[in-house]
Amino acid sequence: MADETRRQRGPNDATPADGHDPYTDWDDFDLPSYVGRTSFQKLPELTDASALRARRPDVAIVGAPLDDAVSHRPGARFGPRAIRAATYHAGSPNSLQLGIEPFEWLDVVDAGDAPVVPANLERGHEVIRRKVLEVAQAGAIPIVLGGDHSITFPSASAVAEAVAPKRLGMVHFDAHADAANSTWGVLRSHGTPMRRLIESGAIDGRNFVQVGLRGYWPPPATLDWMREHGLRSHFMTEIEERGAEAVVADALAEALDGPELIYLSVDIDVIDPGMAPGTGTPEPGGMLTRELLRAIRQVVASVSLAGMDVVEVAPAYDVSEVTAAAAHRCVMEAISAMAAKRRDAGGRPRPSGRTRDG
Ligand SMILES: [Mn+2]
Repeated sequence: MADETRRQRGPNDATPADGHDPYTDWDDFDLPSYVGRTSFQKLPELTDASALRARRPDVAIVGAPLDDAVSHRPGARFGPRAIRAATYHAGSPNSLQLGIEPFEWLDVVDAGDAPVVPANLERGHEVIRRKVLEVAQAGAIPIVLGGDHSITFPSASAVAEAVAPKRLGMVHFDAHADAANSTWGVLRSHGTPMRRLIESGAIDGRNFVQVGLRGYWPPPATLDWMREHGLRSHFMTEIEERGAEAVVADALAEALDGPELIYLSVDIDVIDPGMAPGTGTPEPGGMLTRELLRAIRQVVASVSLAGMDVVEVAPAYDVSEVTAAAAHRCVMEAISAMAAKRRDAGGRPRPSGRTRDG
């Protein structure tokens, strides 16, 4: 079929000699990233729970555009759109890091945004919880785009509920521990999601591993609470002394000490603000972008990932979209590492060969 041939042709392999028609070739997926729909990598949009259950994709992107829980600079509500837009790749991209075209191996869709409204934090968390639960119960691994870090409380709670009775552990990259009891008396804050997850019983404290902590927060009493509850925390000073790869290897051994499944939470402020300035609470002295991307590949290759989020991208403070691009690549590295695992375990590429609407 001529149509079929046309649909298989990507942006880099068409010539006039092979019957290429420059006016009708390329569907939306293969047209430039700035043309057409605005879903993540222009993947199919499946916003409806029944459509998700019918398709059962491997991975579903979820937007959580909520920033009513920030303690300092607001703006992360605009993160999901900025992350989705932070790509210049059309069609099926090829990971040079892992030697794989991830969408040829995994069915990835964009499940759209949780239907939040402003200034209603409890409702916002509840619609995020419901949206992530819909995705996880449809058999897809949710990758949630924040939003401020408070969204990890409803998101990881939903994943824990969906995977029970299997146990969920947390690998958490962040400049901040986010395990305070409250910020100015507010329990649902972006400084508290990890404590809420532990107190609610969604994730056991000893199954929490944190990487990249630095700066001047939290106070000693919070660090004492973390130690009492068994959290394993790797400070930035340890990365400076031992290197990121060795620290992440230790973190992985700790994360896998008990739980079968891992939720990966990436606060973009774990990266040095010189490389990721577009965030609400920038803390100097952080990881390099390349160290974080490598760490994400290392984590996803080693654990069974049940869910992930990338949070705290606040585009208004960004420069040349560098922070949004880093967050976009955090997602792509995780998807690519999952695809490489499927291949290396003897899996097969997807029968359709492409990630499209069909
Ligand atoms: Mn955080």
